[in-house]
Amino acid sequence: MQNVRHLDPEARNLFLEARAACERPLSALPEAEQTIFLLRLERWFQNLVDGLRPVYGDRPEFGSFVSTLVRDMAEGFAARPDALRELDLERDLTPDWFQRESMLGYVFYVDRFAGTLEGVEEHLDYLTELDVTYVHLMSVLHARDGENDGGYAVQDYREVQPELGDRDDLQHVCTVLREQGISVCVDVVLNHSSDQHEWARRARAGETRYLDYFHTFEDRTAPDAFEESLNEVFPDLAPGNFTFVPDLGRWVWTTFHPYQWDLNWSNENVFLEINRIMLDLANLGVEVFRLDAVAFMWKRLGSNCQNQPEVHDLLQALRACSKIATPSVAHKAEAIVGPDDLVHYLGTGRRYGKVSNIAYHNSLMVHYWSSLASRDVRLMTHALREFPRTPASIAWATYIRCHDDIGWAIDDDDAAAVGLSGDAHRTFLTDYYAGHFEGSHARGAVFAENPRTGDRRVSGSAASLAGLELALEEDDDLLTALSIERLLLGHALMFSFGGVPLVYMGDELGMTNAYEYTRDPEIADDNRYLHRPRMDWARAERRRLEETVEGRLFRSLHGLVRARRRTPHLHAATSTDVLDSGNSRVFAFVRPHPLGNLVALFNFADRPQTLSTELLARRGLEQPYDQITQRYLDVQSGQISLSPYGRLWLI
Ligand code: OTU
Repeated sequence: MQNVRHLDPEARNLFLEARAACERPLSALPEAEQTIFLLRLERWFQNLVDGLRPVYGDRPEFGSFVSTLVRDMAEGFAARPDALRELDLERDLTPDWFQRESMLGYVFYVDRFAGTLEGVEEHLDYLTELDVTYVHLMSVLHARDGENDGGYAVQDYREVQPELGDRDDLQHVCTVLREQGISVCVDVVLNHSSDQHEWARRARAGETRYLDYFHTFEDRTAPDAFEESLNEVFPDLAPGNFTFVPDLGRWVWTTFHPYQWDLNWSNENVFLEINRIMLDLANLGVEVFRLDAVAFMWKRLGSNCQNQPEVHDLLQALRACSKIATPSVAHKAEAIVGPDDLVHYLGTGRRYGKVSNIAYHNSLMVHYWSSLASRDVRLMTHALREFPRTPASIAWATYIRCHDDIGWAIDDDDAAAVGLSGDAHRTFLTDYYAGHFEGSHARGAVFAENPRTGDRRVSGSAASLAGLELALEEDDDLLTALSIERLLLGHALMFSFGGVPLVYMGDELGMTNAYEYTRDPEIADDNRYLHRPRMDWARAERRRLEETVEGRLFRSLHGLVRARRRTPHLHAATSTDVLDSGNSRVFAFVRPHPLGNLVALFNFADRPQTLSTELLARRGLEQPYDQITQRYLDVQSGQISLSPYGRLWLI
């Protein structure tokens, strides 16, 4: 019945073996459902094997590992609720669902937004008011007690954080949101579990099976050798990459905090476990997995142990697993790395388009803040023009702020190409956003200062970094207006660049830094909590009042959402080609679409700017029409003008 001729000979044999292994789990299903599963298995099997083979292929038991994996998928598929199976079919038909111009993401900590999962349902009207189609619920899975890195130290991937509710609540919220056209995204932390996870406990109890789930060392020899080429993610909060665990009498690889134990992905049992966890979460109704800290998943002596090819193979294999068993699920890679490393997470070469569906566009975010500080877009233009091409089937996650700090991932060569020193510019950016630079309106804080490398990152809410905190404090109307425009500039940029725009909770209202975290000893030393506020619902109410900051931001932001929805050129499959606008303060790109070109312009200066209409005429825009304001531009004079921080989406 199945055409397996497109599989290579080894894959063909593995397929026949694996297919036999899923007979039993599938047997309870109607024949049509069995057929669907087997067709998907056949369709994605080569991708699966191509991902697994470079990592595990030389093991004698490789065949039985693949069969076990496929059997697990068949079991997951058999347990899948009908409504989700229907969604799977729908997305087989519309594989571009996450690329559409109607997509809008909203990102929040469940406790900080709504107290509990049930609370999220109570605030559903807020989400629908903004036309949100995707929510990233943070810190949902059961994290360790005490310090837990904001939930990124998971104790049990199958349980919900008790204060938020339970599995039924998660399933319920996923169902309710799905029925409103909102997809739920949840983190699956792939690089590490917490030291309180059952695997870590059993390792400490002496079970060698579980010791092998982690990277452990009897003495410092190997750790010292690795350290020579490793970086430190939290040089001040958690220096070094290894932690001595007395109960084990061994050193454990801990890239992040000492209580976050890196998983050993060279052990295929880790792969099997994570696949089962993903099946379980998908069957509760999670539609997008944010795969956390993926860059670090594979270790290689002599390297910085980031972005190793095995990571891309593993991600391709996990991606294939979802395509086979739970195909409505999309994978979003969280790799906060430079452009040349980043593109591999979307798939290059033999993995083209096969690794993840979505990846964070860290560079776009960094260059937005960089251009804003320097009022000069030349570096941004150069860097984003040089950006490697990406497959048409993927989407960027575009954002100006998230729950993490901002690391100045500015490439030295890019900086040099526009006459800047990378080091000097990064120093300037930290000083500027920490508010130490003469004339800066920003109110951020230095995060993760590394005296050894000189590296410094920045914390702070979008509003405070954009000057709004200072403006409100000084009751300065002009600065308030400019800060609002800066925030809208950023949102207009990320809403049009190509992908799923992610609005970070509070930014739609201009919520400024939350200083109260310093009173909680468990988090007081981590200033990322500056930009992890609690939702202020009284403040949110003020969005209904026209002249308030909240009203101005919320209304304009929603205007951008609607403009995006009526602009088919913004579908993520359409390429984004960065242009030299001829004005060093105006960032420009074109999105060539069968309906005609869309040219987007962004003024990064606090003064009006003009451009020649030539730029538009050359792209067929003789009578440019702005999709945001829904007006024709006046081009009589041969010039287009942009207001301070003005933005235009011209068709
Ligand atoms: C991610 O962060 C999370 O978003 C952080 O909140 C966690 O602390 C961390 O993983 C550990 O789970 O690993 O691949 O600038 O961007 O820590 C990138 C640093 C990560 C963060 C980095 C990031």
